[in-house]
Amino acid sequence: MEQYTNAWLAYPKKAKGSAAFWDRVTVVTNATDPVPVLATAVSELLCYEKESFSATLEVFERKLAKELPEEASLSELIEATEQKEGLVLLVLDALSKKYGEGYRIVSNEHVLFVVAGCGKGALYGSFDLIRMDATEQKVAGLDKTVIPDNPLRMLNHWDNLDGSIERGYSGESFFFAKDEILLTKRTRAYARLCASVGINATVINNVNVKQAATYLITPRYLKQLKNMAEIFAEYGISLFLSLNFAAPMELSNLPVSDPLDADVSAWWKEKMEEVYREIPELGGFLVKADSEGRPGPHTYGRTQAEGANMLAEAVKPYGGIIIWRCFVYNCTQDWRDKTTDRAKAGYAYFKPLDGQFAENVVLQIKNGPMDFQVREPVSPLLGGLLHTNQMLEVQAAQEYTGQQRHFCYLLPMWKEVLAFHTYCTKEKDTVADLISGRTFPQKYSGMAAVANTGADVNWTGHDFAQLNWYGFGRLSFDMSLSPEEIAREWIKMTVSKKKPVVDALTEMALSSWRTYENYTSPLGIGWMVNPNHHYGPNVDGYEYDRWGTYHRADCHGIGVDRTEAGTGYSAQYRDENRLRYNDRETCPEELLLFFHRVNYDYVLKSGKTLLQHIYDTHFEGAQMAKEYLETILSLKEELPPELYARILPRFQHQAEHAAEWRDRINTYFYRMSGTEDEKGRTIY
Ligand code: GCW
Repeated sequence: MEQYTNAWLAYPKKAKGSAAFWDRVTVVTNATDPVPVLATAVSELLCYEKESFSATLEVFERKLAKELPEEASLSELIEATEQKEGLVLLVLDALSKKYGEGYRIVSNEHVLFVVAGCGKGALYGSFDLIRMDATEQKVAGLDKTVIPDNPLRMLNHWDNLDGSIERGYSGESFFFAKDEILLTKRTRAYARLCASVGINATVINNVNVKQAATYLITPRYLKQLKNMAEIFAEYGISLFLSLNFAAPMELSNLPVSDPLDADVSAWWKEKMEEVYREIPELGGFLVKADSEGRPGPHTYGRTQAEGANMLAEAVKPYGGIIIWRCFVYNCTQDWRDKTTDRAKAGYAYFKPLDGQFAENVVLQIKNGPMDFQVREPVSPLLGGLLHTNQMLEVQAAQEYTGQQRHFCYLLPMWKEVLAFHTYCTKEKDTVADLISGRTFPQKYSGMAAVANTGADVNWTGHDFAQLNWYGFGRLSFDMSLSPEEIAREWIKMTVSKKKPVVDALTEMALSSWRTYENYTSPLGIGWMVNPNHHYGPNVDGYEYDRWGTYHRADCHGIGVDRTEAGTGYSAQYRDENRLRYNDRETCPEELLLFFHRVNYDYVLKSGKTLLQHIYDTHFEGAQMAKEYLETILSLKEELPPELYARILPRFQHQAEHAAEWRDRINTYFYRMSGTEDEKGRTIY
């Protein structure tokens, strides 16, 4: 618990003789009161200077000597601040409209300005500067402005108060243990790591709010939460909590939690007054309602909007928001019933409510219609809703993508999701446009990731899984970044700056998602995992269960007909996508089995039959996993020894486990179809 690395913020000493980065920093404002977060920006610069160069940065404070135009040139900045040397953090209220939480970095050989409209902007600019220097980019002669694409850049932790983490693969929680809140050095270390990549909000407890977690909004926990909120606030991070919709019944003796019941809404108003009196900086609440056994408005015949709006009204006086999840579906299906399609549920519940949500409600939508499988189409709610605040939910925790024992860099997947054209408007119709408020203005919007952290020394179980945390922050801040740029940055900051190492690991990272897909479930069909813990191959693991996750393989073929001739799911998309998905010739091949039922001898664009494709990809995927292990072994001398010792067993396991996946899947289809592999490889 107390042992942890600083991950990408561990600054190795720079070689003796390196020119000190800067020897002075001048903070220039026109504010009379201290600017929130600005002191953190300064302390981060000091820390970098000290750890990298063993030097102490001198800090000066000044008021602006002269008015400045918004688009000041470097010489105007120099003149107005009377600074021609060193580092200058210039934070002016008047610029807050222009920069929001963003910043401008402008420099010559002698002076470098971080210009911002608030302390958060100065902090993000400072971290950018540190990142540039740490990754050996030139910082002189720059003029760049970076404004975050998404207003909300949020982590969702599924941590329970007993210290366990639902779908956690990195040890216990560092927020909770034995029903108590933990405030340790690690709390701050976590906040720093988040802030360094632009994350500005975090939900610390699991969306499945039960037992002690229901009491987080009672005096038993408020003081400690307040302390935590203050630490987070220093780093520009808003604390959020997950709520139990049935709290009025569990925490008091109200007989119902019906959102339209006057006593219930009065209870929530009073409760929120109590909570916000103690923690005014609380950002708001995340709610999983009517999902997988959690209580919600449906119990009382009320809509999701009625449920969300009732809570929204209670937090409104304090500027709070309600983030309402769209993961609502029937989890007690009969596998024989082919008309009910779980993929249709989210859209079916929420699309009719578009426009009915209060302005401080944001709907949080999982990237796909099912549940974080290695490959899914983009949820049709994205592009379906045009009058509702919305954010995208992705899962950094690798529940279905190798549980942080396999290396699977998810940025290429997320980037594809963001680039998806929904055709909801003529232009600005991608998921990235929608969730950033470019398609239509939204009061709140952005991205959330289910976090992959825990109390392990390296935070994420697999050191390389840090990339998904780091990358989520970077991408949600700047959606134009490529997965490659992000991987290179993280590798240079965390592992090695040597080009051959960076190249080899970047290549591995970029291929890792496809590799994982290749040796697991084919062409978008998903699942095929062991029930409950979701690890390891089990083709029929969920086939006859109640969760609505069927592949429907038989001796002729596999796949689910979700076209308009089948379950009708494809009709939830706008025409361009609907038509593309309906026709198996135009359906993107990687989603073929999600949308179509196909015989094993169906010929794919590659000229291979479906069956041969399954065999080949599984042999290729397992082979790649073996090659990853060889690469890691070959880099032994180049990698930090502790990191090497931690990752080696994981790559060994991945290579073995990928072979098991290959064999289990191939054998299943070989037995089912009775057709030999054209290449005569061993299939059991
Ligand atoms: O995929 C499922 C997970 C559950 C999770 C749920 C959700 C927190 O298996 O563990 O519950 O998704 O997203 O709510």
